[in-house]
Parts: sequence; C-alpha cells; structure tokens
Amino acid sequence: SADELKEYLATAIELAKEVGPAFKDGFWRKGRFSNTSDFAAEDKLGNEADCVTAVDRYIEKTIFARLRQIYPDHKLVGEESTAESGNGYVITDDPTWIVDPVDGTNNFVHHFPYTGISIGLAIGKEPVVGVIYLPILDELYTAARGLGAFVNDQKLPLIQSPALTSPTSLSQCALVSEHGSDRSLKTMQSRLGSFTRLLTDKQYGGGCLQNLRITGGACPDLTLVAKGSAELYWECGPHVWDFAAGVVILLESGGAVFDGAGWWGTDIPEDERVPKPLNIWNRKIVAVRYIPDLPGNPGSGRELQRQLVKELLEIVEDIDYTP
Ligand code: LIP
Repeated sequence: SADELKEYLATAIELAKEVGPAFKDGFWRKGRFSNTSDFAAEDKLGNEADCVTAVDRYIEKTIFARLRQIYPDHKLVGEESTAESGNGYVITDDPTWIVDPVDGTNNFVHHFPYTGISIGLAIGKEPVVGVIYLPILDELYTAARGLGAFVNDQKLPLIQSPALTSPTSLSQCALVSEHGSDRSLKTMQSRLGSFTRLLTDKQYGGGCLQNLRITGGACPDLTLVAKGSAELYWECGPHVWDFAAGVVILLESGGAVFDGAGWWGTDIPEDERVPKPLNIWNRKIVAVRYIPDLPGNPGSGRELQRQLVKELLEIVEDIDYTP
C-alpha cells in the first residue's frame, strides 16, 4: 500500500542520512577513517579498476544491521556482502533491500564527487523504493512507486519547458555511459567501438550524438537523466545494486527504461509489460529522460522516448553478461 511504501521510503532516507557523515569523512580521508590503511583501495578479484574500501564495508554493515532490526523478514542484497561471500545472491518475491554502500568507488578513491549511497527496495522482484544520496554534491534523490521523485524535496524532473527541450534524434542528445571496470580487450574494443559510432558524424555513418559524459557511476548517471541533465543513459555490465534505486527515481520522474526485453514507464499498463516484472537483474539498461508531450499531441513525449532509445540501440553493440 502507499502507506507502507511511504514508511519504507522514510526508513531508506533515514539510513542514507545516518551513514552520510562516515561517507564524507572517508571521502576526504579524515575523522573515523583517518588511518590510511582503513580506506586504502583494495581491488576485487585482482582487478585494480574494480575497488573496495573500508568505508564501503562499514556503510553496508551499518545499513544491513539496521534493516535486520527493523524488518527481520526482509531479504538483503548488497554489493560488498555478495562480493565477500562469493555465493552470489538469491532473488525471491520477498521484500528485498538492494544496497550499494558506495556507488562509484573508483571516484570515491580519487575524491571525484560523483559517488554516493544507493538504497533500493524491490517487492515481487520489482523496484518500488529508491534513495540515492550523493553526499559530496549534497543531493538526496528519493522516490517510491506512484509517489513521485524528488531531489532535496524539489520534484523531478527539473526541466519543464515543452517543445523547446524535446530532442527528436540522437544528434540532439547527451548520453551518460561508463567505460566500466571490465578491462578485457574484447570488452573495451566493443564499448569504445560503440562510443565511436555514437559520436561520429552522420556523413560517416555514425549517430552524431551531441555529447557523451562519463561520471563513473550508474547512480549519478541515473540521477542526471532523472533530473533532465542528460537525455540517455546506456550501460551493459552494472549489477542490480548499481541501478535498483536509480530506476525508481528515473521512472517516477517521468523517464522510461528499456531493460533488454521490455519497455517501462509509469503509465504503461501492467498487462502490456512484457516480461513482468521489469528486469533489474540482467545487467543491461537504457534509460531516457522525461520528454513532455508536444502541444496538442498527447503521447508524443513517450513516442519520442521510444524513438531515441531505438536509434541508440541500432548503433551500440550489446555485451552479454548472462552467467
Ligand atoms: C560501478 C558502477 C558503474 C560501472 C562500474 C562499477 P561501483 O559501481 O556504478 O556503472 O561502470 O564498473 O560497477 O563498483 O563503483 O559500486
């Protein structure tokens, strides 16, 4: 019910705020994490581009301990506990909290401000609550299914002017994407090949994308699209904790998501959703920002969203991460 969602959202906001000071201290390497060895970046699975710090572990443990206390029956999925156990995670229909304690850890380690805490809740495998706190940028994004999305209590999206801001092709779009931490030659060639084709002028067969921005994290990327600062976000490879919360924020801001099989927006009738529910577990995502309807043309905003995503998907190369 809406009341339950409100309560879950309030819990997620409280928890994000509670761990904010530890995040900030760790980011600037002072206070609790003043001992350098406490926050030195360690690599996961021998990949220096994929790192973890004591701050990631501390925040995940703190959030999980509180969630276990408040909702003993709920399931928990977290980036660091999954990495440490090496057992993966089980997906059930039960209410499942999905947490990335530090999204954009690589940024965190380099004091680059696009990094934050992500707390999502899925029920029936579908994301229904999302909170992303970017403490260094001082931005708190909050959303729950049917209740809208907000940044620091301002309703999203921030842009509202109609036709002027509606892009009609990739050549009028900004895309946020990531080079990612999978640095195998094959993957890098594929990703950079997609970036090259997207950016190349149309006379050479490219999409002539207006610009490409890499922030270093799926969470900041999704918040930028929800806010209206970029038209699109595309990535193959992030995990469920990287976008469980961000997807709720994006959808509630009027944005849409293509999950590799189905098309999602808050006004798409449930029976038209194939497959059900929105697949946030498959490590693939395309998100497009809210586009207002053109005057006198209801539904044209949704149509433009689909058109842009279609154009993007015709150019980029899919990378398959199915295990
Ligand atoms: C990161 C994601 C990003 C992806 C990186 C990494 P982390 O999450 O936000 O989208 O490209 O490889 O997975 O590891 O910093 O929480």
